[in-house]
Amino acid sequence: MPDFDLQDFLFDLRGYLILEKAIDATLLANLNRAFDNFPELQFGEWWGNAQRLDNNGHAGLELQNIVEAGKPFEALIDHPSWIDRLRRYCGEDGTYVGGLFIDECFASVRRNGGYFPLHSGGQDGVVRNQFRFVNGQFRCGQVNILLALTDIGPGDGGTRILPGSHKSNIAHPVFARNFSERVKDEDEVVEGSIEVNMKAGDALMFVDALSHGATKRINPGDRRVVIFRYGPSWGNTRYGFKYSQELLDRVTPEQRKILEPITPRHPGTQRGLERLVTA
Ligand SMILES: O=C(O)CCC(=O)C(=O)O
Repeated sequence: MPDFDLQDFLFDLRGYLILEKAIDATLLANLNRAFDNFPELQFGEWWGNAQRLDNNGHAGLELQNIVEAGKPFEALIDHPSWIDRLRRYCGEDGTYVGGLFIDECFASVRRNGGYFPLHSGGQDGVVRNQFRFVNGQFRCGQVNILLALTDIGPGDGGTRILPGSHKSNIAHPVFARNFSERVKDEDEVVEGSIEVNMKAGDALMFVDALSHGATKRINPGDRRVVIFRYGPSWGNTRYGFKYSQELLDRVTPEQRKILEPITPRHPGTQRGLERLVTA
């Protein structure tokens, strides 16, 4: 059995961790500057290799494939505050398919009135986002980093989670109503859930099987977060984004292995031989 620390214990028990001061002030300022410079975009509109694809109609602006939007976002791919833990939690560490990939990555700006209904939970048994611990090792399907770029306190529309629900066998009664009805309910009360408050620069790490959503923002101004969802090397991106060759060529070899864990192998070419592991 490997050594585990307190954070491992809490992640197993509750399904989430708060990483305080996960990024430094310079990166935080650079990310916020990048947000300041986002243009006005319509739903579905591309901006370079990022695309506005808001979820569910109440979430606010969601700019997908944000890793293509410049250096500050590239720094998040394998940020030291989370990457080693992610490899252990959802990177099939120590096996023939060891390694991570990014399932989806997006910038989110939520304003007054925006919210996100609670969804997910262990009771769904979804393989892609599952929580698993097998023979002394974490083997989760998807673990997320939700990085706060603004302080998120009461009224700011904090992420809502149901601690321990990654292991639920029974659906919370709130899920008895279907999502299309619930999505209209901006003040849904979920017994047992908590709102996560964070300082700008903190990150929430959680297994996607944990029930999660966000309370309604009632304060003025922006709630800014970046969400990177990670999974094992053999997965595929949620919305089918393909990275630009410029990005793949620009990032470090370690970052490229996360963006493109499996080298595309075209007939007659030799690419990828260097990465072949014989076992
Ligand atoms: O915006 C949030 O705080 C939560 C987002 C969420 O629930 C999701 O993207 O699945």
